[in-house]
Amino acid sequence: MSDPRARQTRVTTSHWGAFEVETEGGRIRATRPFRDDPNPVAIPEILPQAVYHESRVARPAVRRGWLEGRGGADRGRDTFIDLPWDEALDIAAREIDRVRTTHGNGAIFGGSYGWSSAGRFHHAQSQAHRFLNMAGGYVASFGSYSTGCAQAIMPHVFGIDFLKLLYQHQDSWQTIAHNTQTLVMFGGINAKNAQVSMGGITRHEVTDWFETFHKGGMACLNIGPQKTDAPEGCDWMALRPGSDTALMLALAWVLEDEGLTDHAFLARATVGFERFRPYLTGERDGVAKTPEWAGPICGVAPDAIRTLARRMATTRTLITVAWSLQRAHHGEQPYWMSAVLAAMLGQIGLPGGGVGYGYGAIGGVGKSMRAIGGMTLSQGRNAVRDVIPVARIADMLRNPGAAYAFNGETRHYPDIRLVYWAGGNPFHHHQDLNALDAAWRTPETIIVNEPWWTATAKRADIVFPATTPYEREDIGSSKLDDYLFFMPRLIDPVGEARDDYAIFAGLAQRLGAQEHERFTEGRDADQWLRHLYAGFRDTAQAMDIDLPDFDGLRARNWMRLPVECGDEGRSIFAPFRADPDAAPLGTPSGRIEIFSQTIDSFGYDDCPGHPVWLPADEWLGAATPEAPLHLISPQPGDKLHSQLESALADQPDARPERLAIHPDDAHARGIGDGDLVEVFNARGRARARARICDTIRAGVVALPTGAWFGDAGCGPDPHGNPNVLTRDIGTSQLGQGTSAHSTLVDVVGIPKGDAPD
Ligand SMILES: Nc1nc2c(c(=O)[nH]1)N[C@H]1C(S)=C(S)[C@@H](COP(=O)(O)OP(=O)(O)OC[C@H]3O[C@@H](n4cnc5c(=O)[nH]c(N)nc54)[C@H](O)[C@@H]3O)O[C@H]1N2
Ligand SMILES: Nc1nc2c(c(=O)[nH]1)N[C@H]1C(S)=C(S)[C@@H](COP(=O)(O)OP(=O)(O)OC[C@H]3O[C@@H](n4cnc5c(=O)[nH]c(N)nc54)[C@H](O)[C@@H]3O)O[C@H]1N2
Ligand SMILES: [Mo]
Repeated sequence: MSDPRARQTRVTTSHWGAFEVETEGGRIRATRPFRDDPNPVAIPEILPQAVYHESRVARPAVRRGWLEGRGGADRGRDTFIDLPWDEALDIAAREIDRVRTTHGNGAIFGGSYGWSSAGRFHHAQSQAHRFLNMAGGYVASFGSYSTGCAQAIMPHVFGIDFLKLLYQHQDSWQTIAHNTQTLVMFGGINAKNAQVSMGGITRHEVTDWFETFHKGGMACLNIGPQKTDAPEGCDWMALRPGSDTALMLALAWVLEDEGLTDHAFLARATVGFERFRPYLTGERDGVAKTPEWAGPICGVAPDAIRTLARRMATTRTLITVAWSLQRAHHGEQPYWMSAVLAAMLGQIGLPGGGVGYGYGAIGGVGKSMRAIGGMTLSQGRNAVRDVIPVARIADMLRNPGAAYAFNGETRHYPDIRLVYWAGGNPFHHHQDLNALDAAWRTPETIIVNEPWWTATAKRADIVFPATTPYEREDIGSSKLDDYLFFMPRLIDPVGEARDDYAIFAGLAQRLGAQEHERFTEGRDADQWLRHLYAGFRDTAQAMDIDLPDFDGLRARNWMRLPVECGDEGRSIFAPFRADPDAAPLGTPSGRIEIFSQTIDSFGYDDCPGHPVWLPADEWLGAATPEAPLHLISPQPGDKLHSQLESALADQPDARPERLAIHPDDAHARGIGDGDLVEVFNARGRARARARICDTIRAGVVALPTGAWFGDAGCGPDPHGNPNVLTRDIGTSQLGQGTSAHSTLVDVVGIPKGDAPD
C-alpha cells in the first residue's frame, strides 16, 4: 500500500463531470481537468476551500428551542447544542417513532427534493426514501423543479412519460448535425447549463456541436431574453419573457394563412386541429393570432415572424424548448403549443425535425448511447400514497387539509408533523423564501442531513453532519454518460461527518431489529457497492460489454464504456409517423393531441382543452410603476445551484451575485457597472452587483440562483438569492409546477456611502 498521506492524484466524478483531485498530507490541495474532457468546467476549482470551510457541520446538533419544547417558532433564529452521535440518533429515532405512532406515517414529509451529489450508492435522496419506506412510508413529491409542469402536461400531448421522451426518444446531436437545416431555440441552448448532468457528463461537447452546425450551414436562432443563451454564431430574436406562446401562435397563423401547414400529417397523426383552428384564426374569440397581434406582445417585428414561419416550413426544422419556459406561470402553454407548431410543420418523426425539449439544459440530453441500467439502490415500497406536486411545499405546510387541484384530481394537503430532508436545499430552491420561512415553522420537527450549515440546516431541529463524496467510496455512472468511475475516498470525513447511509442505518437500528435488517439487508457500504456493481456488470455482460470486477474497477479508477450508438430505432416518432395505426402513441386517441378531451374535461380556466395564449400574472405586459422590470432567475454558470457556496459566500468579488441589466435600465436608475444594487418587490429584497450588458433585452433583469439565502431578518438578502423575490404559485391547476420565472421587480442603486464594505 502506498502512503495515503503522500501526494496523489486521482479522478472522481460529480454532476458537473469528472476531474482530477490532488491530495497531500490527507488533504485536498487542488483540482485539475480530466484528460478526456475537451471543454473542462471551472466549477470544482473552489473545492479545496469549500470542503474544509468553517461552515461545515462538525457534529450532530439539536436546536435549543426544540429541545426545550418550544416548538418551531424560533427556527432560523435559534442556537444549537452539539450532541454525541448516539444521543442525537436516539433523540431523532424516538421522534420519528413518536410521530408515526401518534399521527401515522402520512404525517411525515420525505420528498427531500434536491440534487445532492453524484455517486450511485451514496445518493442522499434515495437513501432517505429507502429509510422512510422501511420505517412505514412518507408523503412524497411528484415531479421536479426542473420539469414538473412538463411532466404533467406532456403525457397528455404525446402519450409518453416526459423524462422517457427527453432521454430516450429525442434526436442525438449527431442526427441534428446531419439533418437539421434550421434550429429554432426557444430559450436557447446554453452550454453553461450543459456543464451539468445528473450523475455526471464527462465530455462537455455542446459548444463543439455548434461549431459543427455552423460549418454545415445550419441556421441557428435563439429566441429569448438573453443573447448569451446560445453559443457564438447564433442569431438572436430578443423576446419578452413569458410571451413564447404568442410567438408560436403567430408562426402557426402564418402557416395556415400561407397554405404552409402539413394538413396530411395533421390528418394522419394528430387529433383536434379542427377544435384549435377557430381559436387560431380568431373565428372563436374575435382575435386572429396574426404576427401583428403577436408583435407587440412579444416585442418582435411582425415581418420577422412571417419570414421565420416560411423558413421553418421549407427547411428541415427542429424546434427546441428550454425547460425554463415551463418554470413560469402558465408554463403548460408554450410546451403544448410547441408540439402543435411542430405537428403543423409535419416534420415530427423525421430525423433532425420536429420538436425537442431541454437540449443544453443538462449535458446528457442529445447524447447518443445505449444505457446500461441496473445500478440503482432500491427505495422499497412506500405504504403512504399521498404525494404533493414538488413545488407546493409551502402551500402544504400552511394549509393542512385544504383542497387543491392537480392534473384532473382534487386532492387535500396532508397534515405534516415531521419533515426529513437529505441532499437538498429548499431555502435555496423554493420560491418566495420569506413566505416559506414562515410556513416552515409549523411542523413539530424538522431533521436535516447536510455537510454544510445551509439556510435549510439552520432552520432544522436536528442536524446530522453528512460526508461529501470526497470522503467516501462510491461508483459514478449515469444513463446519459459513457464513462464509469470508481470514486475513491480522497480524504477522511471532515469533523464527525458520517455517510447518509450510516446515519439512516443508525436510525433504523434504533427503530428496531427488523427495520435495521430491512434497511441494510445485512450489508455495510462496501458490500452494497460490490452488490450494486455486480448487478450492473451482469447487465453489461448481457449486452456483450465486458467490465472489470469490482476490485479491478477500483484499481483502474475510471474507464470509457463502449456504448455509443446511432439514432436508428431510438424515437417512438419514426415508427409512429410511418404507420400511426401500427405504432400508436400512448394518448387516448393514439395520436398527438392538439385538443385533449381529457384536459378539456378537467374544466380548468388556466389550462383549457388546447393551447392558448394566457399571459402570466407577472410579466412585462402587466408591469406596474412599482415593479416595471421582469426578473428571470436562471441557473448559475459558475456552479451547481447552491453547492460549494460556502467558500463563495465570503468572497466580496463573488457575492452578492451579479444582476444582468440592460444599459437603458441601468442609466435610467443612475446605476453604473459593478455598482451595488437592491432588487425588490412586495415579497422581498435582495442585494446584487450590477453587470451592465446589452446581451439582455431592455426591461428584463437576470439574477442567477445559487447564492445562499442569508440571515438578514427583515433586511435585504445580502448574497443575492432571487427566491426572496419570486412568486410561489403553481403554473396552473394542471401542472402545479414552479412559476419562478414569472416575477416583476424594480432595482435601485445603493448610494456608495450606504454600501457595506
Ligand atoms: N428562482 C429560481 N429558483 C429555482 C430554479 C430557477 O430556475 N429559478 N431552478 C430550480 C431547479 S430546476 C432546481 S433543480 C433546484 C435546485 O435546488 P437543490 O437541488 O435543492 O440545490 P442544491 O444546491 O443542489 O442542493 C443540494 C444540497 O445537498 C447537499 N449535499 C450534497 N451532497 C450531499 C450528500 O452526500 N448528503 C447530504 N445529506 N447532502 C448533500 C448540498 O450541500 C446542498 O445543500 O432549484 C430550483 N430553484
Ligand atoms: N452550470 C449549471 N448548469 C446547470 C445547473 C446549474 O445549477 N449550474 N442546473 C441544472 C438544472 S437542475 C436544470 S433544471 C437545468 C435548467 O435548464 P434551463 O431551464 O434551460 O435553464 P435556465 O438557466 O433556468 O434558463 C435558460 C434561459 O432561459 C431564458 N428564459 C427565461 N425565461 C424565458 C422565457 O419566458 N422565454 C424564453 N424564450 N426564454 C426564457 C433565460 O434567459 C435563461 O438564461 O440546468 C442545469 N444545468
Ligand atoms: Mo433542475
